[in-house]
Amino acid sequence: MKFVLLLAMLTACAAAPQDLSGKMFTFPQQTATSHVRLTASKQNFGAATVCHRSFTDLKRDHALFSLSTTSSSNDFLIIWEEANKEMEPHIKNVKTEYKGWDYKGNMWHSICTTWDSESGLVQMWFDAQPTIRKFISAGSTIAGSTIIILGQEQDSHGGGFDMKQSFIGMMSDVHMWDHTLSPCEIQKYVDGLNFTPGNVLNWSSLEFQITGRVLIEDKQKICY
Ligand SMILES: [Ca+2]
Repeated sequence: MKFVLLLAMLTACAAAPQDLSGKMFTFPQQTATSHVRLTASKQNFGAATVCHRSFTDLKRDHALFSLSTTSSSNDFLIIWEEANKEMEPHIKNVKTEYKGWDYKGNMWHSICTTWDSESGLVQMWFDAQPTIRKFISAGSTIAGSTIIILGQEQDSHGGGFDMKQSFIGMMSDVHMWDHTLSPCEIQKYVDGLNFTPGNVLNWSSLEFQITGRVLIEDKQKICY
């Protein structure tokens, strides 16, 4: 009962931005419904960087960040594909693959993805290590009404969830910028140092709405 009340309260206090510094979202069970919808402060992107930290023990596909527009459900999607052991960025509905990741379970991983529409190049940074820069999609921006979702993967604008692609675990420090970050800025993000927070999504001033069983908890520190 207490828990239901807490969920109701969390769902209710959606609109005002919250400072989630030191906090994390906990996704404690597999569902096709539970998720967090984030409100972006901008809608049109000629370039983007998305950074987040996640902690899971999943041994199947799972989405880490799902941004859809009315024209495409995979306008900026980061998803782990278990069969081929690869991290896949999808941008403007085009995907590419990064293999060879030491994507260990039960520990925090910092993942940043940069893309710009001029060169069309995407690059990922996994625990501060860069991947190669690959061509993915050039010439057109991410435009129109965006829906950004954590915990589920959108097959349609704001829906089409599949529990076999849902995220179980913890997620924190989600930021999005409307430009590509330099390697030094990404390093500062990874180290938790003083970096310029996202101007599209800012974890320390985040507007979001929780649906279902997702909790806001203090980020646990390992005690030595
Ligand atoms: Ca899907």
